[in-house]
Amino acid sequence: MKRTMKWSALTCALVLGTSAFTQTVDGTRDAIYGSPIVVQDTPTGFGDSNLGQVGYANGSELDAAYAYVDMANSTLYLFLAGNLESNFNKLEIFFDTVAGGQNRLRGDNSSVDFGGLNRMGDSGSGNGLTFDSDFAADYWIGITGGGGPPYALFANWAQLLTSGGGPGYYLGTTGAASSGVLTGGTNPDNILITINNSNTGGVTSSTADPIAAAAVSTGVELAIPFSAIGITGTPTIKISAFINGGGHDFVSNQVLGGVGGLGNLGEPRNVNFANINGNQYFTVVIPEPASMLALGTGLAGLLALRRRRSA
Ligand SMILES: [Ca+2]
Ligand SMILES: [Ca+2]
Ligand SMILES: [Ca+2]
Repeated sequence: MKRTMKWSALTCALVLGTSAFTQTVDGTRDAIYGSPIVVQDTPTGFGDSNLGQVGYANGSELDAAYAYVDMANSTLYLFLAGNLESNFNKLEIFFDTVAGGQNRLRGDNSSVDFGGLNRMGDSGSGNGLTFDSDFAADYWIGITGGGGPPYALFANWAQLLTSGGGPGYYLGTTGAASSGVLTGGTNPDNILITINNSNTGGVTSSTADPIAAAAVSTGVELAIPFSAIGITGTPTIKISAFINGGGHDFVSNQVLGGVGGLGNLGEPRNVNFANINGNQYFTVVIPEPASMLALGTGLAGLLALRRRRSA
């Protein structure tokens, strides 16, 4: 009996300690994300949404990027504050997580998303979207939404091998401000994705106030198990994210890192981030591991309980 009570206290302390530091995938930024990794520096050339709805938005912007690495659960949580217009504009997210990959997008990657990934790649003439020189993409997640009502989000995934021909999947669909569970597709690693499109602040069509951009608390939220993006051991994770046209065919000026006030970039195959000042990617810093913070809280709670029990 006494042993049972002891274990109950232990379990309780650990659960309390963990829950205080666990975010909820719902499209709203959680405190655990902390400060933004990068903040938008460019007014949006893709419309400034003023609808204020969790699903539908009439503009696209990427205000800031946040991430948190849960080493204990081998999961990358990524939060991109802003809006994705519900006209099936695309949010393209490229991950550089392992050696090799594609600095310039090839044209023979997976035909996933109706050929949308390859629409950005080499058409055969040696073009293809090119990243900064120290970024070679290994994985891609593409997100889009609209239709209905109700609004629906759709997501795709692909692996970009150095020599092309990697796998790709339609991950599935979900609603706005959902738990991120995707249905109807192939999602072996159980990536979670959802959106809350209600932001009406952040950058505008003519201004990019960093304080306003960093204040945006809604957007696209993902929970990505390490296995889905090739991470083993202690990861170094670089991410390039940008808004693209509905056919993956017209790159906006909403890129993270920002493009320094440029207009929309246009034809993806001619985009070369190496020719744009600064990094058009951001690096996820492994923080004080949140799991250690949670463990610390759990242990503190346990010690408090022990003190109370021995008092
Ligand atoms: Ca959240
Ligand atoms: Ca790589
Ligand atoms: Ca650059």
